[in-house]
Amino acid sequence: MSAKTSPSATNSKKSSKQDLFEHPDFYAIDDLLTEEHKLVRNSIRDFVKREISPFVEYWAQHAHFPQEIVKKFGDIGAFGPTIPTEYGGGGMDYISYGILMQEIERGDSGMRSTASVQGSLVMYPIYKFGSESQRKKYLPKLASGEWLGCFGLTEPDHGSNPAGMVTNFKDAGDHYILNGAKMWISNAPFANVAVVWAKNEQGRIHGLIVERGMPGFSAPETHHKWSLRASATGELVFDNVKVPKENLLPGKSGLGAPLMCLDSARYGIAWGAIGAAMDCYESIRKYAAERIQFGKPIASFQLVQKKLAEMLTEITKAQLINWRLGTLMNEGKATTAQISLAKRNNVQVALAIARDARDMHGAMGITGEYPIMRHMMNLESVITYEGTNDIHLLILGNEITKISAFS
Ligand code: TGC
Ligand code: FAD
Repeated sequence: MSAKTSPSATNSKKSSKQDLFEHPDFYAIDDLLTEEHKLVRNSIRDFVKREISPFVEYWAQHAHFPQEIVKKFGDIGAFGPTIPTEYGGGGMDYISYGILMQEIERGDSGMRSTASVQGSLVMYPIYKFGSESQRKKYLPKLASGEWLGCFGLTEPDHGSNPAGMVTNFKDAGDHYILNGAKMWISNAPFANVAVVWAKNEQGRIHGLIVERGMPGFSAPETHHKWSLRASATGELVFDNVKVPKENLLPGKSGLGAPLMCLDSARYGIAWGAIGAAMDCYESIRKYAAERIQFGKPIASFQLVQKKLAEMLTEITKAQLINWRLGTLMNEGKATTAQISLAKRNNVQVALAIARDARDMHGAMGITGEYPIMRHMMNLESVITYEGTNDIHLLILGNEITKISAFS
């Protein structure tokens, strides 16, 4: 069979059948997915279309966190997809996890934040570093969405450098006394449980499970954000909080413990950000075909075509990174630096696409008629949290040179 007639050669008919432009998949990554992956993708895509997209503009405009979404996420299996089923998790692989994050973030980055914090930053450390009784007590409730969790690492004076944290706990016999404050904590104002990173008297970092209602613990909301407005962000304040000794995560201490959680969450963000980029791309592709200026659709102008072509190129490259990284995650071979490359590249690309799509929608791009400005403002947080763009650059620099820029 010649290259021209081979089914593996270019096939434009197949591309159009695949609904290429609705869900850009230019390199047919779909063909690499299993039936289970496709099932996950289709059910979460329907869920987002039904439960998030029709309402999220209102939530964001009104800075409203829809608490009812937590139970709905639990019902659809969005929390802890890689956690074993015996603890209520999904028992799925990392590609399924990535697909979930991608599809939720097509709806909204703040909604993805809710899901990825719960799964990667709350359930994951309890599963990975928790005792069997901690796993049994917390994981099923978190998986089902009965409880919401948050992850407290960042402090007012220690963001990129969490090793400098001052939040601390002291041994007081049958319990610990926790003091300090965390800032910029997703889910905090509504969380039933917080995984908090604090130093013991020897200066060693440990994870503690702190529950809403413990005397001295409060979680005030952070207001007036221009970004992630449908996600609740807050502080965690600890004023001589009595934490039972059984709430210490026994399995791992040191900064490596929270950084391991971040590996998992950053991987999810790499997929999620491309979901937001895909939504921006789909919106501007349609708008450019319909918007007439100078008697022609703006899609006919070369500058517009260049931008569309570049968007599709960057989305495709990022999708390939995600797929390959997902297979490495499944094999337990992905490194922190590989995850940093994906998080940094994909969020940067998504933000650039959102900014271009905003411009190409003209004045309409600043309104809530289109999802663009919301995605763009959301991505301004995504490029900062879970390690800023430059922190990931320096993690890569360290990998290349074996010289840390941080010490
Ligand atoms: P460094 O000296 O490199 O490492 C300290 C110790 O940790 C070990 N380690 C790891 N262990 C396991 N997994 C990893 N990925 C690890 N990375 C490092 C390392 O071996 C070392 O162990 P030991 O035994 O020698 O002590 O640490 P450093 O202080 O130089 O810092 C490195 C740096 C700057 C890269 C790190 O601090 C960093 O990543 N900073 C960024 C902070 C960050 O990402 N914060 C995120 C907060 S959570 C959040 O934003 C949630 S938003 C969620 C949402 O809403 O979706
Ligand atoms: P800084 O560390 O002060 O950085 C400021 C600037 O300096 C950045 O541009 C940074 O790249 C640069 N910089 C810092 N150090 C270096 C260096 N060594 N070399 C070069 N440049 C450097 N944290 C949590 O623990 N849990 C959460 O759930 C959570 N959710 C968040 C939700 C939102 C909406 C936001 C915005 C943040 C959230 N964060 C959370 C905090 C987030 O992880 C931090 O904002 C982030 O790690 C950066 O810290 P910082 O804001 O203190 O910035």
